Amino acid sequence: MVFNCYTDSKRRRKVCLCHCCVSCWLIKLTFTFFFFSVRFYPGGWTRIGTQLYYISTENKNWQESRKDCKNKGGDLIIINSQQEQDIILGIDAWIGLTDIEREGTWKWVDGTPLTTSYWRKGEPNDIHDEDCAYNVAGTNALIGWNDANCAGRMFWVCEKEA
Ligand SMILES: [Ca+2]
Ligand SMILES: [Ca+2]
Ligand SMILES: [Ca+2]
Repeated sequence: MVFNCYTDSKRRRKVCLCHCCVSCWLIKLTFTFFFFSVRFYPGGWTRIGTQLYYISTENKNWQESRKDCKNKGGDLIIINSQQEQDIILGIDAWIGLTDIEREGTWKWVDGTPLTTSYWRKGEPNDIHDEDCAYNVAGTNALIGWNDANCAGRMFWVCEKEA
């Protein structure tokens, strides 16, 4: 940092301004990236915090989507926080949530039961034998999910540990 000082004649006091040099900006930039912890990885993965996320560029059914995630070393996304729900806010995409084992009992792909949920109003309704959950693109992260028939094709989001 470089300090440029001059005397303010009106206020009769010394004023110092800090000018950021190149190394200073690099420190700022590194800090910003570290603070938000967003980094891009090969294979289309993006790191946010401790996790890596992959958003597909094609459509598949739920099982095929899950298979793709597993082939990539992860699984369909498990929403553990609103921050993770915010990641998928704007996309229609399968998530790792299903009630295929027992109707009405929703479980994440790692076997954990659903505790905090972001269902849309009136969902899950199982209206067309719907056992797989997907996020509906929207602007409110708190009302995002719908249950749909697992054979439907749409984008998906994978997650794995960084
Ligand atoms: Ca997660
Ligand atoms: Ca169901
Ligand atoms: Ca539904």
